[in-house]
Amino acid sequence: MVLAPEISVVVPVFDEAGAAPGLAREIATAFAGRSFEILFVDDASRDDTRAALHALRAEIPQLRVLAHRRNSGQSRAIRSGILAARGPVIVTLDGDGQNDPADGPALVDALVAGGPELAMVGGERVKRQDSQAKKLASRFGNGIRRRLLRDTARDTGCGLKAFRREAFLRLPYFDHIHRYLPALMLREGYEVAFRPVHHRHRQTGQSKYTNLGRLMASLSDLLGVMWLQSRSRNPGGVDEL
Ligand SMILES: Nc1nc2c(ncn2[C@@H]2O[C@H](COP(=O)(O)OP(=O)(O)O)[C@@H](O)[C@H]2O)c(=O)[nH]1
Ligand SMILES: [Mg+2]
Repeated sequence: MVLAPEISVVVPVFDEAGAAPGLAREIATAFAGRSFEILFVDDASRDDTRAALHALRAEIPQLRVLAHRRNSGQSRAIRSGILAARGPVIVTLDGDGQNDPADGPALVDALVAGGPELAMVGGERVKRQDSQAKKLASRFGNGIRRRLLRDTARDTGCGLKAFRREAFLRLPYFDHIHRYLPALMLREGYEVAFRPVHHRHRQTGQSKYTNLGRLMASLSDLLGVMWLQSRSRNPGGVDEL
């Protein structure tokens, strides 16, 4: 019988053939000595991402590769990975190599040390390696979101996060939910925490998001999450007598 791993590292990829294999190796190195699996979720890439990852399975036994039949976006890819994951602790990171896998184990350790009330430890990118325009848009978006949702998060766009699978599965799903995990975890009555993480330049491939596209999606998402918050009631715990 194969024991379930303690940690499932979930990586969404779309047209990341240049970055994905190296990233998979870095993840395996970062988590060596721990009980882990790696799930890459290929979102119907048009390049060789899928074949490159499949070929790596001979080298990295912990690697699993899932494939969407149709492109469905980053959030759906993360969700597919989490549904298939066997570990109780999930680590997500971007598939383009901008997050440093070496930061992952510290997030997991902080999550476990926080006890069952702590559902998530999110990374916050220090010295972000992106264009000035993207950094400005991100600062603006994060500021508005934090004020409206009171989710205490300075950088929800950081793809590197550690959280409890069970807590994630309680959340409603919608496209782009990956930016609202702190707000939705708090809504469920959990605690969330954050830790600084490294950020790197994108070395290959192209960004999949534009500032305008992100802004348009954020408007309806913000309203939607505010509605969810306004319709939530919390009993403060449930006692069995
Ligand atoms: N599965 C999936 N992943 C995506 C999609 N768009 C972006 N990603 C992944 O999400 C992560 C962040 O996207 P990226 O384009 O680097 O955004 P940026 O860093 O904000 O410019 C990367 O791992 C991408 O591969 C998508 O449509 N599907
Ligand atoms: Mg990126």
